[in-house]
Amino acid sequence: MQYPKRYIVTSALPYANGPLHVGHLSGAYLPADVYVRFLRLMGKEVLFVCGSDEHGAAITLKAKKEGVNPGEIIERYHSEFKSVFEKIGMSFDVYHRTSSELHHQTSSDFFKKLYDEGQFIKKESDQYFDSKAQQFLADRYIKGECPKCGHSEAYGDQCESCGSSLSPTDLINPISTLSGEKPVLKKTTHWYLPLENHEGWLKKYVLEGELEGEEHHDPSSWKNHVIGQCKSWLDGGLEARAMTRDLDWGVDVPADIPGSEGKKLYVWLDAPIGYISATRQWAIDRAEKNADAHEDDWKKYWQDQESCLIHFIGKDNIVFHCLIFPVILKAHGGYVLPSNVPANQFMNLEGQKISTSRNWAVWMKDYLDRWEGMEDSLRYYCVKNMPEQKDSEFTWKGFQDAHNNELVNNLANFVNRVLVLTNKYYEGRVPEIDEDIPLEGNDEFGMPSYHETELMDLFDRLDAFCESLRSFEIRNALRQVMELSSYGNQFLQNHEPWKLQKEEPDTVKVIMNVGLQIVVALSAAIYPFMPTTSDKMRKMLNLEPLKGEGELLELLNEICEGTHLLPAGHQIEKPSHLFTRIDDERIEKEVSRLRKGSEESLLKVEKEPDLKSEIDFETFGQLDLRTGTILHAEKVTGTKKLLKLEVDLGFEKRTIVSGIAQCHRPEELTGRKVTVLANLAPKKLRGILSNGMILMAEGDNGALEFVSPPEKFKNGQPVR
Ligand code: B3M
Ligand code: ZN
Repeated sequence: MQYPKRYIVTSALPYANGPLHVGHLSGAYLPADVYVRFLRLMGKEVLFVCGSDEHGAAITLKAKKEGVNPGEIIERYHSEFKSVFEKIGMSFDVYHRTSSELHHQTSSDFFKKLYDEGQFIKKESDQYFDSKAQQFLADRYIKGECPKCGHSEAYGDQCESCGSSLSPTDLINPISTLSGEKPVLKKTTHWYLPLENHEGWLKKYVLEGELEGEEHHDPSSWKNHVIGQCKSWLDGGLEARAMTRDLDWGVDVPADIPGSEGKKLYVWLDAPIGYISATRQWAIDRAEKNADAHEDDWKKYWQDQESCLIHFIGKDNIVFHCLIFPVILKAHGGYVLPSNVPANQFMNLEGQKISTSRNWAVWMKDYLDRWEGMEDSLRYYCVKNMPEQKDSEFTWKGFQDAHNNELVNNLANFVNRVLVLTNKYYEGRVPEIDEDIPLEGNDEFGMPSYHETELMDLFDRLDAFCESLRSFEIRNALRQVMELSSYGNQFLQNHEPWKLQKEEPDTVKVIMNVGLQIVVALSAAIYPFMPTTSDKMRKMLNLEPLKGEGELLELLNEICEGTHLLPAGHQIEKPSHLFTRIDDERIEKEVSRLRKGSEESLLKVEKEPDLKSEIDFETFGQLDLRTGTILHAEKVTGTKKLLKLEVDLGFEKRTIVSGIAQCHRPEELTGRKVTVLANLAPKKLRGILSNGMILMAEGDNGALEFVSPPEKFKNGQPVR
């Protein structure tokens, strides 16, 4: 298989509305970083871009909740993301942000071109409006019952319980999360991208890897679950999708478009264009520092058909990257389309879904604070458990086992043995060897010469490893590296150089030489996964740290040519420990911290519906609450909400007007036991004097239920 000329690789832009956790890391960031580091080791031209996604209703919603400006929220998370990514070793060429001037300009120009070329249709539709907050409601601002699974807190765009994607009008009993009121439908105008007009070529592109009659990519290189999701969207038929919103936070619809006032770009239009803005920023920065670089250098990545665009994302973003963004790019014209979208599934944590609201997560920032110096162990475990084909599971015990059994017992042990023996036998100098000495007992490859056996075996292993990475089988590639290390251990075990050193020193030289070549190869192969560990290994070998400038390719060539990776006479350093064991206590602490943190957040959530301010006992005593029975109920004409009730309080009959018409039908109320606040000052409502109040309990969706005393109670009994 040929490598393409150059790559542009992206990781999903994280929403700047909450912290990053290990699920994000292993979903969209680590796989991309591993892949990019690998490409660089192979000497490929690659640019790796990312940035914060700082628009969208989730951010304004969070700001409203905290009573701060959206600007404050994005600033907080953008700087957190930058520091987290740096510490965990993400090797972005640029980390940008969508609130930047450059991005606003780029995405707004993009929109304008699509508009000018008639790619949109303008449509009027009914959308939910909050009359109290006086604004149209973004999908995220509407909650209600999920029509598919009945979950009572589904959002207007998605049910987080069953995962269905929804539209706000699908929700049963919708409620505005801004005011708690029932939203009303109101007319508004937006620009829609008619996805249905693009179905024909999209199908060919996604399902057959064909674009404009030519082969674009190999469709069998796409993951099954990615193709599956696309196929089900395509089979279901695509519909026009609004590309603008009535919001006050986001990229403005260009002012010279009539009707643009108050309209912003849909966040899923602007966010992927963020990849392009980021690349532009990279080019600008480089042109400033570099005489032979140019501001337009971003274009070769995005506009030269020999570039290969790869998006690393989580599965919830598949439709946007495989269908909608390609349509946007193609409609605009002049851009490359994604060659692959190796989306991952989700990572669960200790048997449950990771959840921000329940604080059920291993937060990246916390991990980095508490496990300083152990970034590579997390990278290792998160690759090992990457949800490549199906959902996976993070457990602290699993993390400990992977670290202790694989990194300490296998990798660190092998490296240490080779380096200790080399220091012991040859004072740390790589020995000169006679390549024709056969290594007995190596039944697997009982071949005559050192080069033909050991080194070619090493070559084959590395070659298979490269093939795995090239085809996005990242877990497999890691397994192959660790197998090479196990093989090294086994090799030492089989040949037992410590027993031969006295009698057959020349054979031992060959054995140790093989060991050293394997350690060098490991220091390169491990680099995409654990860059710091690679640096440490190379320091012990007295080799330069890898820079990602074709070193693995060079190493493969050297092996083929029979050049030793460490020449005879090369002086190595004394070994130090690569990893130390993690004890049970430390792991138990993490597990209990996780459980405690989650319990505390649940308590907080329950308390959160801010309690009214405290009253004393006497104030409460002033309420005269009584049992009663509804004798008769009827609608108050001209209103939707009000019922006029006749209530028997035993000592007298009362007329009470109550706002329960949307939850209860008058004909069903006669005879209903109720609790009444009997000494409330009378008030005129729609011309009717209401004398008292019926107590109602409010359910999840704003549904109102009577607080009823038992049937056997007489009317007029006190309630306290
Ligand atoms: N911010 C959604 C997410 O974090 C979104 C990705 C944008 S990629 C252009 O899941
Ligand atoms: Zn649901």
